Amino acid sequence: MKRALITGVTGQDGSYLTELLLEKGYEVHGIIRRTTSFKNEWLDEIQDSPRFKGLPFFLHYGDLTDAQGMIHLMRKIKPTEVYNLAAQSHVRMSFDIPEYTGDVTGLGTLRILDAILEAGGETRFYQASSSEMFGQVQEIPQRETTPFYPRSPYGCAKVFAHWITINYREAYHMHASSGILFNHESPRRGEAFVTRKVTRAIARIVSGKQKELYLGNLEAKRDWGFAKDYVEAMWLMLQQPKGDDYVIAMGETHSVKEFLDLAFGAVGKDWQEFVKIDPNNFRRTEVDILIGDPAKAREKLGWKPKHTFKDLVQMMVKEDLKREGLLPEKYMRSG
Ligand code: NAP
Ligand code: F7E
Repeated sequence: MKRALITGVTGQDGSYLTELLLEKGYEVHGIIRRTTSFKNEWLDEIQDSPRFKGLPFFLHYGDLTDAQGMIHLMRKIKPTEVYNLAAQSHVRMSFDIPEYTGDVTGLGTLRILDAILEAGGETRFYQASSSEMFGQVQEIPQRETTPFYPRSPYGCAKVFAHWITINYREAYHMHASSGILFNHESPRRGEAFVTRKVTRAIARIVSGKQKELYLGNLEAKRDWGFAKDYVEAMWLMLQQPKGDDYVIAMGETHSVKEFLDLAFGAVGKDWQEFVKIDPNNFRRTEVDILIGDPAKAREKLGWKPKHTFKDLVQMMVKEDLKREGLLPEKYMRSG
């Protein structure tokens, strides 16, 4: 039986990846922090679901800042595959806590790689690299060969993690891969990211609990896809004969304004009546536009997304209405 260890198991991607690997017959181990909220909505959903009842899913305490702890876990679990999804992943916050972001998001990756080596080095490794590494883009669209120009402490930390993964692949012949994933969202997206902030606010506006929504730069453009489609690509990378790097993206870009149009439009509302601008939501240095070219992943992994951008927006609005106790069919326009 294949045994996977997932760091960041409580996050958006960790939850979908756990489901995918359990469905594929893996024994799944996840690392949670001492400070992780005891009740995690997604993990509870997985553990309570009849689909996953009785399947081998285990949680262990650990932290990416604790090298000895990582070595101990690697020796104890002996995973066949490690998916390193843990990170301080909020770009704007990384300007407030740059050193911490560098420690967890950057050095944390090195600690996991070293722990794998300490435990024998046979484990396959996935690194959650990010389109934020392209930052001030040097080429449109961005591909695996596009030079990096990160624009935040988060982006810089991810560049370190990306290159140390490549270095360990070359220096120690590890089966190590990086997925350069562009923005991917879902109803499980953290509430501080713009898409979920918007869809959650819409549900609260519809239910009468909220009147205004404060945002930042509405001109920024992102290549947004659905997280469940993207975790499939992570797994595919570790099934290849050798480690490599792959861009995972939809290949289209949309502004925050376009997201607002579609999301508010889904409940027949005009976002301009609700959205206000708060300068605190701007970044010191912004990433203006991201658009990825997933050709390599399509050709080598056979990966392609199953959901469109429009599907994603509809799904997020619908789920947030349900969480607010509202009937989507009563409030959502069809199409
Ligand atoms: P997320 O929802 O923010 O989840 C981050 C996870 O990391 C959480 O489980 C969190 O645990 C854990 N974590 C944070 N600090 C940790 C530490 N010191 N030690 C151990 N665990 C720690 O992130 P996501 O959206 O699922 O993204 C997954 C990964 O992909 C991240 O590395 C992110 O940077 C990267 N990425 C994301 C996107 C995207 O669009 N979503 C795109 C490219 C790359 P707690 O629950 O305890 O906080
Ligand atoms: O911002 C603008 C903001 O925070 C998207 C992380 O998963 O994807 C994510 O990083 C855009 C930016 O995501 C608000 O300025 C406007 O231009 O949702 P976000 P992100 O920064 O792209 C990458 C690929 C990752 O790797 C990261 O881990 O939206 N924006 N107004 C706003 N953003 C936020 N958060 N809040 C606002 O009020």
